[in-house]
Amino acid sequence: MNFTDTVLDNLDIELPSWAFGNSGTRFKVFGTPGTPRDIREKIADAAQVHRLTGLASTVALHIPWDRVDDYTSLSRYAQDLGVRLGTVNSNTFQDDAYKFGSLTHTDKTVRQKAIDHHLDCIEVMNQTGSRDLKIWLADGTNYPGQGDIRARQDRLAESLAAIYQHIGESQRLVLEYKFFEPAMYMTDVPDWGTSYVHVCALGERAMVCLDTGHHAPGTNIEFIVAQLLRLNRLGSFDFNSRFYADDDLIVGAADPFQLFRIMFEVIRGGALDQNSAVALMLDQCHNVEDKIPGQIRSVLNVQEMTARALLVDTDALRRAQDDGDVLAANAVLMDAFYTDVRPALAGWRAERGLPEDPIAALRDSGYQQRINAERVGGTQSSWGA
Ligand code: PSV
Ligand code: MN
Repeated sequence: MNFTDTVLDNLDIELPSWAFGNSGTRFKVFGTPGTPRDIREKIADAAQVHRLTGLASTVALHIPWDRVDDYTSLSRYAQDLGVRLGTVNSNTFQDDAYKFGSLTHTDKTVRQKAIDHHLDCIEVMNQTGSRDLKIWLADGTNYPGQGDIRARQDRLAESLAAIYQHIGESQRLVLEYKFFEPAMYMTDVPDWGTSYVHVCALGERAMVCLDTGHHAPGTNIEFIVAQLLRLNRLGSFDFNSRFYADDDLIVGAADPFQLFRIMFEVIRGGALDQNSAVALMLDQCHNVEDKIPGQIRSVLNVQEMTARALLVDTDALRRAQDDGDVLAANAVLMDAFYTDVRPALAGWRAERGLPEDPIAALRDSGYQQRINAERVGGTQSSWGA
């Protein structure tokens, strides 16, 4: 097995700044030694992941959690550590004003506040050189009758258009969907179809963001991937995995086979080709496991399932499909899925001057002990700060 294939070299997975802060559930957020106190420390940790894996050259920001006075200097800081600033995530879910919605709110002043927040995010992007503004909305209702479903869609369309007007020529707006939570009866962007309808109405630089954790159990996510790629509207992924709800666990941990099937469609649809504009991002939290190795494990999982998907004998697959040979076609996929690519990927890393075992290399580097000793005092970053 030889992965000199350039497709594997094109794999680059954006890390979310918030994965390095403390997180938890509504029951408890556990603090851990060495947790970053600010965005610079988060970027430093993300840079370790890239240094050891060669797989994660960009870091996504969340505004206002990662707000700084000088974004040009933040970009330079990131570059000095070997990474770049990526997607800017907006936040309209933590302000009292948004209790009944943000871009969909009945009150024009609240909608304008939410629009203005996105214009601030675009200004951050102008300074960091980021391409993507990612919008995930907590908007929705808890009870039938609470809101006018259709009027909310109309207001959403109008608000998104006001934001899109300010998206620059080399920038994009990506609209994420989620079928529930925090709203329980109805969310305003619940599915890929709704996101697709809105982004198509906006223009060519508006795309859909697919978060793997945002579907009902049993949803065929690879079908959505294939369809959105076919329609040229898949802007980005938020990778994570789930057992029950929006668990935000390590991608590929709950269901590696699902990740394999998704990566097969990603490759099939050209999203890992040289100049592909599809962004692969993690959207995860590490509640009980160590965060830096958790991120390393995540990008390695994506790489492993990508490598397995690249092993699919596509000629044999097509022949079996054309012949109506159901079991042979299925066997072609399963042969690839059951292949252990880990030794070959260790070789891939060695050829590139990377450690064969990135998690062991992190442990041996003493980085965690150093930040545990250095990062004393201040307030640890947490979900929401
Ligand atoms: C909330 O569900 C969420 O996880 C969305 O997936 C966003 O991408 C993320 O938070 C960051 O705002
Ligand atoms: Mn997400």
